[in-house]
Order: sequence, then structure tokens, then C-alpha cells
Amino acid sequence: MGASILSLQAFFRLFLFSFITFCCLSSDFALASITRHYKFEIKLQNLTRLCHTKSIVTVNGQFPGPRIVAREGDNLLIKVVNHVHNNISIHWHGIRQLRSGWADGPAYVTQCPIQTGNSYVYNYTIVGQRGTLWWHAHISWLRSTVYGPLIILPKRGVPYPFIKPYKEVPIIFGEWWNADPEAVINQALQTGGGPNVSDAYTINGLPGPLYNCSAKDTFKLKVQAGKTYLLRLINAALNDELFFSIANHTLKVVETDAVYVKPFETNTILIAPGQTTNVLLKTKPNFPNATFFMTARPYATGLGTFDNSTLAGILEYETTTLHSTLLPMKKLPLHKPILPALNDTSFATKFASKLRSLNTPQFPANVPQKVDKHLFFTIGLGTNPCSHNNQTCQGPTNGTMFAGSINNVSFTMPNTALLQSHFLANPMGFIPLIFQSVL
Ligand SMILES: [Cu+2]
Repeated sequence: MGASILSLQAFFRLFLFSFITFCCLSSDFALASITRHYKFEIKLQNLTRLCHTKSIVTVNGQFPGPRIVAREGDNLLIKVVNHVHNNISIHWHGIRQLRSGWADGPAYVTQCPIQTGNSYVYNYTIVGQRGTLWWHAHISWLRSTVYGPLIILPKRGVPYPFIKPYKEVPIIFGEWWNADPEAVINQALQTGGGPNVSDAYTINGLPGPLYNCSAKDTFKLKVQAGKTYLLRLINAALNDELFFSIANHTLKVVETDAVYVKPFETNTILIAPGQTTNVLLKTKPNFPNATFFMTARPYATGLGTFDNSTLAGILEYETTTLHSTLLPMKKLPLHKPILPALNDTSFATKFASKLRSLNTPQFPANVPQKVDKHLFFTIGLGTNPCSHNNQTCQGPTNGTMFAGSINNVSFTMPNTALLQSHFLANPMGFIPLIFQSVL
């Protein structure tokens, strides 16, 4: 009897121990990673910009699209349902997709596009990345309206390698066409000329007051004095590198493309299409009695025309009761930043050379130390002669059409889709078609 009571106590102790261990472990697991579910309904939405109303393809009717927020290590399950007439696929720009290439999103490359009335669940885990990325449609030019931020926070309990910001604000640049962007790219592909340039750049979907009929569509960043803000900058413009600056303020670059960098300060940043950059904005210690433009416009040196307009948003300090007797916000002086010239390559080169990996024990720069072979790539935009039977060819000069190239070799569109070639287990039937000029 005594022995059985003892063993009962031992059993309970063991049970309690196991239970506590299980709880601790499972909460550890919960902290380590979770699965996050999102639903993207691809649908049309009427939208007016620059006094032009049109129906655009969106996710959940939002422009820009919804924000995805996850932590490093999390699993994402995103169900995309296509309610529009266009085929669609969504790309998770910058996600490494380790062993989940089928969730990457480029239509006809890693998946067939999602057809009208169909859906697809993107399933992937974020491994070894944290910072700002973004998502966008990856078929034709639908990414002109189908895009949004993808924010990866560090694992729970892991701090940023920089001061904890008071607030975080995604800022996403885009391009706006009054025309239908699908018609614009289709025409360009047919004629071999450059696509018609956009009518405006946008900041969080808004062109700002420097465009006609646009003053009401102005992004305002309301801040408090004496705080640090983390601006998560994303360039979702289709074709243009952009300079960006906030008048009378300095930005500290701390991360690009979801990789921490050695912090450096600058008045202006340069951000390529597809690129992301996190910057810290330290606001003035006291209410400045002024408001400040934040502007962006392109850096361009290539052939062809480009949209050389300037977007503007406004940095506005919130007043406290202390300042309530001051001038109303509208009367405050408005400062404007001075951006580099449109073709300021010297600035671009200097800026790029400042980007250095953080390279700390926690975030090492693991790059190969030994190089087996050096390869030299020149990427350019040149021209090809129009084919004789192409009556619609209207490139930059008579009888030519634009052609992008690597080492002066252009891409030749294969006759068999990559997926089909893979399915037929005949990759070699595909590869020589692309690189026939090289082989
Ligand atoms: Cu992309």
C-alpha cells in the first residue's frame, strides 16, 4: 500500500514535469515560428488619379495592396483567388524560396498563371531573412497596380541592430498610367518602341500636389518631434530608379533588400525598381514651425524616353497644445528638397559604394573568398533590326526595335514554355533555343 502511494506520487511528479516541459517546449515552438494565413482576392476596383477614373486590377480592392507582416522563420499560406479576366500570379520579391520554388510566382516559369475563377495557395517559409520586401503580380504589367509590402520582423525577442524606432511606416513608390498599362506594354511589344511613359509617380498610391488635379491625392506622413521613425521604402515603379529626399532631414540607411547594412547617413537615397531600403528618420527635437516636402524623381541615363516628373508627399509635424496658438498648418512654410540631376551618375556611384554588409558576428557577410572563374557581364539596351514581315515595327529609329541584351546577346523567346519543357523532361530542347546566339 505504502509503495503504491509512493509510486502514485512519483507518477504525478513525472506527469507534472512532462506537462511543464511540454508547455515550455510548445511555447518555444510557438515563439520560434507560426503559420500565417492571408487571402488575396484579385478583383477590379474603380480608382481616380489625376482626374482619370478607371478600373484597375487589385488585391482585395486595395491600392496599394494589403500589407503582409511575418517574422523570420514563419510559414506563410497565402490563398490567391482570381476574380478578374486576366490570368495572374503573385511573386514574393526577394524571398529566397529555399526548397519551395513552386511558390515563387513568375507566370510560366515556376507555375502556370491562375486563371479566372481559380485559386492557388502559395506556401513558403521565410528562412534567414528579415527586413522589408514586397510582393507583386508577375505576369505582363499587372504589377503596375497589384503590389504591396512584405514586412519580415526579426524573430520574437531579437532586437534590430539599430535604435528601436518609435514607429514604422511602409513607403511604396509606384507609377500611374492614365491609360491601361496592359495596352501600353502590348503596344510596346508589338511596335518594338519604348512603352509610353507613365503619367505620374506615386507614393503609397498617391501622386501628390505637383501634378495637375492631384492635390487631394497627397500622402502625408504625420510625425512627432524628437522621435525616430523607420521608413520601409519600396520601389514598385516598373521602370525607373528613383532619387528620394525629405527637405531639411537626414536619412540613415540601415538595411537594403532584407539585409542589414553598415548604417550611413545621406540626404538623398537612390532606389532601383524592385529594390527595398530601410531608413531611419530622426525628427527635429522641437516642433519646427514648418512642413517639409518629400519628393522622388528618376535617375536615368539610357536610351529612350522616361517619365521625368516628380512625386511629392508631405512630412507634417503634429502640434502639441503648446503650439496650438501658432500658425495653422496650411500657413506654415513648406520646404522643398533639392534632388540630384536626372542623370547624376556621380551621385549614383557614390551612393552604391556606401552600401556595405553589416558584417557582425550575428550578421556575417558570408561571401566566397576564393573565385574560380571571373565572368564579365555588360547589360544594355540596344536595337535589333525589324524583321521584314513585321509591318508594325516602329522602334527608336527607322527599321529598328529596342532589344535588351547581356554581353550584346538578346533573349530569344522560346517556342516551348519552360514548364512544358520540364514536364516533357526535355530541358535540352529548350536551352539551346534561348542561347543559340552564344553556343
Ligand atoms: Cu519583383
